[in-house]
Amino acid sequence: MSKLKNKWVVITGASGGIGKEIAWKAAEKGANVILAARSIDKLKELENAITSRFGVTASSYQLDVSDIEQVQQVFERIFNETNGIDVLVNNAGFGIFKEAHEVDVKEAKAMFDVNVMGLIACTSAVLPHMKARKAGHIINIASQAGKIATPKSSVYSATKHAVLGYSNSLRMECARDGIFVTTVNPGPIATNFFSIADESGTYVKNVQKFMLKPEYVAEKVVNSMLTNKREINLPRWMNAGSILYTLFPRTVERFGKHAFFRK
Ligand code: NJP
Repeated sequence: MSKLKNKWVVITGASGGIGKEIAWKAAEKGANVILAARSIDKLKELENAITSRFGVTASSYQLDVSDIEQVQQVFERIFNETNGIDVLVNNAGFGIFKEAHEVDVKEAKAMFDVNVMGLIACTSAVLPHMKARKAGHIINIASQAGKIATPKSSVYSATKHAVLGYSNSLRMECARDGIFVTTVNPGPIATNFFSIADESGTYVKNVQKFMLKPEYVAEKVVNSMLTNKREINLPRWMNAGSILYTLFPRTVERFGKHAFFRK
């Protein structure tokens, strides 16, 4: 029987992209899914499709994760609906690929508010309950950009470095209570992410052949649920690049210069 049968899985940013695929695949394995995002109509549509296809419970919550009070209220409602959250997938996020001097400080703050503070707020909402139950799994969608920072993504990279720093500490703290913390570091994935991140379309054109399918990333994430997986790094060759960067940063920056600027 699937580990996820009758478990409660909350996914932020479930209205599209990998969040939507994660919700679908978790429900396919028997999980009850709580869908959260700002676009309530898209969530309702997914909720209906999931309940009629898999017969599990699915619910939708309109949530802007950058609104910390709203996060607290919505998670209270989620706790009232469920008998405890088993898995939280902090997936909501966005990026704007611009050089540092082109980024408006308000855009930078918005990225931090969603990618970092939103993720921390959702995590803080579930932690006391998971600690009391001595069980649970927090999955944080970070990025290869959290491991290796490249031009035109200074702020986005900084947010994902922050996610990894937060998660690495959290993992050690949570281990005492039997709570798992997994970080997911994908390379480019074919989702709507790039309609905001890459308005010019140049980056998408350059990396088209390396793009991961959202279904593939979601499958890896769902397979890791309720297992003590530290990190998911995709694709492997890109992860090899970030390991090399950790070991030889100056050399990678020197030889990778032209490739990195092709964004
Ligand atoms: O992007 P997209 P992905 N509050 O745009 C939601 C990371 N990642 O699936 O609120 C709540 O299709 C938004 O919903 P809505 C990336 O950083 C991606 O690719 O209705 N939700 C939508 O459901 C992010 O953390 C790539 O507009 C908010 C979802 O987030 C995660 O993967 C590579 C929100 C975004 O769906 C999912 O991105 C990588 C808010 N304030 C990491 N703002 C990649 N695609 O290449 C947005 O390494 N959402």
